[in-house]
Amino acid sequence: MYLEDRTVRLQLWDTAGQERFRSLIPSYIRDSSVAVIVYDVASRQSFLNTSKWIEEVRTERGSDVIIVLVGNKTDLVDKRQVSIEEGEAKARDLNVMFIETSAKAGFNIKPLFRKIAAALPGMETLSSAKQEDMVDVNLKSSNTNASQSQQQSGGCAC
Ligand SMILES: Nc1nc2c(ncn2[C@@H]2O[C@H](COP(=O)(O)OP(=O)(O)OP(=O)(O)O)[C@@H](O)[C@H]2O)c(=O)[nH]1
Ligand SMILES: [Mg+2]
Repeated sequence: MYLEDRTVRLQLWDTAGQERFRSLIPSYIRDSSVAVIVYDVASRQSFLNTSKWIEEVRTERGSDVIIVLVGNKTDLVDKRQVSIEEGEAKARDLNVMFIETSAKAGFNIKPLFRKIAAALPGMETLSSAKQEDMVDVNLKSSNTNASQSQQQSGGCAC
């Protein structure tokens, strides 16, 4: 994917959630820089289960990992059991990132991956404010009086 002026290549590993594959998951976690933990906003149980998965990732990787909690299926408006506020609060408490998505409706999928890419080590120079929107203001002045008189006369103190 392209992120501002950079190309970021993400390698995605999709683990299976069923219990019989559970023993394979720690090895996926160990080799990953990011863990995306998805629950169904229409299933409170799936939301509760995310605590255990976040814990498992922390056990394997400590703080050396980016964790994103994702509330999926926002298209199921009438069946929603978990509010966005609850999702955000849990993410804040557990110090992980958060986003709601709908894979079905294609809502917030790109932003999810952009969020992940921007959080990767080495992407620190990217910021929400784009470089071209920033103005470099240099207020350095060795002579205060001179700069004041220049300002009063409309001159430049640079
Ligand atoms: N309404 C709705 N259904 C979805 C959405 N995303 C996935 N589903 C459905 O939810 C069910 C489970 O989706 P999966 O992608 O198999 O979920 P999973 O977590 O990968 O499941 P495992 O691979 O078995 O761990 C499927 O029937 C999907 O079609 C969504 O955003 N909205
Ligand atoms: Mg799956």
